[in-house]
Amino acid sequence: MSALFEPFKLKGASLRNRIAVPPMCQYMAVDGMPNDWHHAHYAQIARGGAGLVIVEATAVSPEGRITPGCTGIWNDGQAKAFAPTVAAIKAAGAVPGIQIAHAGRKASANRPWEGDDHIAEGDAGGWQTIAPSPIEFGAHLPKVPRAMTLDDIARVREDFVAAAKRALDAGFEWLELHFAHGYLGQSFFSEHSNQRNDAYGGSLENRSRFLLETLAAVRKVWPEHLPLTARFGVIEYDGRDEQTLAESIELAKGFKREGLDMLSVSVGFSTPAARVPWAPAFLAPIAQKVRRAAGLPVSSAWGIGVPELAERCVASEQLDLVMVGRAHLANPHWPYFAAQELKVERAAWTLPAPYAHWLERYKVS
Ligand code: FNR
Ligand code: 536
Repeated sequence: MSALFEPFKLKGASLRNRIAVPPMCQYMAVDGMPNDWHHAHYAQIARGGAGLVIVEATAVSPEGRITPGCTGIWNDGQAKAFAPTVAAIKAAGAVPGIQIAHAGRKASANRPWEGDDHIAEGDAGGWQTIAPSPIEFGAHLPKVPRAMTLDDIARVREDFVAAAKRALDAGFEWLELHFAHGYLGQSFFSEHSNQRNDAYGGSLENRSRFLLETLAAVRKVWPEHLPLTARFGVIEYDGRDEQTLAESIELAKGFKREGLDMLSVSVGFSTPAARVPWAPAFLAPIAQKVRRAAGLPVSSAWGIGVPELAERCVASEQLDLVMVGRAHLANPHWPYFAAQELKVERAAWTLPAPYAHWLERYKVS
């Protein structure tokens, strides 16, 4: 039997297997509006057989977008435009999720294939970035952000709450808070970006405050029976990993107390000086540490695109869910081919009948 193809239940969400498509920005929106590209992309990927499809980092406010091409959910028109995509994901048998996000000091950037750097000062397409402290990320992202006032902090927290309500209205059944990758949430936690000397900076408790308050506020409006998860970088690979990981585990325990259902374990990406030890599934043992220490179900990504490896991550109880990102871009039917490779009986069951019937009968491979 395959562990990867065991169903998974979290609160009221029932996943047909342990494969999740992680959020992946498409940079194809205009004014935050999802369009035909997003619809076709998510419908196709959901038909591939994953249990969960999480829609890309979607900004809670215009200034929270990474690039001008990022999707947003700061108005009702955007929420409405997501509804058919949500329905298509469900019709394909996957649980529809969305990641809501604020890019903080990494906002106002060009699309990856148009430079990946900050939009030049004075260019009308760019905007003022905000962050806990006026400290730039550096390297390709040199803009110095404006330090957030307490009013800014309260406003962004409420932007997350409003976004969560709209995500629910659009029909999403799984909500992820983007607190990773050096964006706003992560930047409150990391001393690389947070040098505040008020209640939101300094001690571990203070650096955790924005994340925990935002989670608590969102939990109040996101139904108890639907999963609420967060993506967070538990490690920076900046030479202080033991301390960062210990602090991250404390944060994860706090997340659990505030009602988080699962943690998506990732890398902090808070400094360009990081030396990430890229290797297949390199983060899975770290995710397992967090899973055991915090008592939270975990998912993780990064280089788990080989079926045998994905199977091992679940079978060895490192991960509850395996996120398969780029491999899904290369092959939207990745779960079907993974099932074949793992010799899962009736592999075609991972596909909806109009595909499964024919593939099963003629055994294409
Ligand atoms: C990403 N990633 C990402 N992560 C996230 O939390 N929110 C996002 O919107 C995005 N956007 C995004 C776009 C693209 C094009 C890529 C390739 C990646 C990271 C992604 O979710 C995943 O963690 C990585 O791709 C690593 O997993 P794989 O690709 O090795 O399976
Ligand atoms: C992965 N990415 C994450 C994104 C957008 C693009 C790339 C996100 O979380 N919205 C990544 C982040 C940092 C460094 C390398 C790769």
